[in-house]
Amino acid sequence: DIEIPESHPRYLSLLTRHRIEEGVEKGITSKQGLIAEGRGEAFDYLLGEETIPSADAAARAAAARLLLAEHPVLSVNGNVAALVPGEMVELADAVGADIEVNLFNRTEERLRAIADHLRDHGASEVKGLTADGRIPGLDHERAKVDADGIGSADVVLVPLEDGDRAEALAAMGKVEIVVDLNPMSRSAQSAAVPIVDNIVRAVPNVTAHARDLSDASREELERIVETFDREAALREAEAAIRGGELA
Ligand code: PTJ
Repeated sequence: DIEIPESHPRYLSLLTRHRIEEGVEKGITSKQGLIAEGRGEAFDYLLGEETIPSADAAARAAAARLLLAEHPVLSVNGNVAALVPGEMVELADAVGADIEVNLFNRTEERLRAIADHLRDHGASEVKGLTADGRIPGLDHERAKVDADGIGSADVVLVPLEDGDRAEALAAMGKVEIVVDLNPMSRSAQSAAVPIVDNIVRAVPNVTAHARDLSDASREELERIVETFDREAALREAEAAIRGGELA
């Protein structure tokens, strides 16, 4: 194990890298996950490695959507499991959501390893292993979901999702909350609520908003959902990354 001094200027980035590396060693994260992490880091560097105001507004809208949902589901892949396993369990508890493992490169082995890892971090039930439901319009392996999980969810949180699946889920009429550091990715573009932030900051932030809103009325939650402007959030994130002035 490595020791990273908290005073190091790139502490969070080094810690995140280390967790992804460990994820690959444990059979949780795919090798492609390393590439995805590198891409994410580059965007995060340009964002100033902080939660920008529009991402915080998106996190609050996400919390409101999850609290209003009949059947919210949080999707977990190999990168999410390595980076924020306990934080995903906390969010699921805070909003009453199911957790489902859903993989881009699906193998039974990795599904099991991730489900075990989430249970080690306090999850009581982990979906995704039954795979008796399908997302229309995707090839066989990538279409697999649990019928009583993502299959019947009305609101899904899909962090670091690939574009095809994000679009197919949106086409099914599901309200999609995406966490992706790239505001130009098809996932962010197809989401009802795109959170352009690092998953390590975004998930605890959504949980904090959900706790803050736990006593809010339906009307108040609906007002938060309605006033959130996804186009503006995407525009602001892209402007922050480009370092230019807002048009
Ligand atoms: O475990 P699996 O098989 O489901 O595979 C997961 C990955 C992430 C490897 C797979 O979905 C994939 O290849 O994704 P992409 O197409 O590389 O997209 C990942 C997106 O997430 C990119 O837009 C990255 O910028 C972004 N990203 C990477 N790391 C983070 C991130 N966004 C938020 N927080 C991060 N830490």
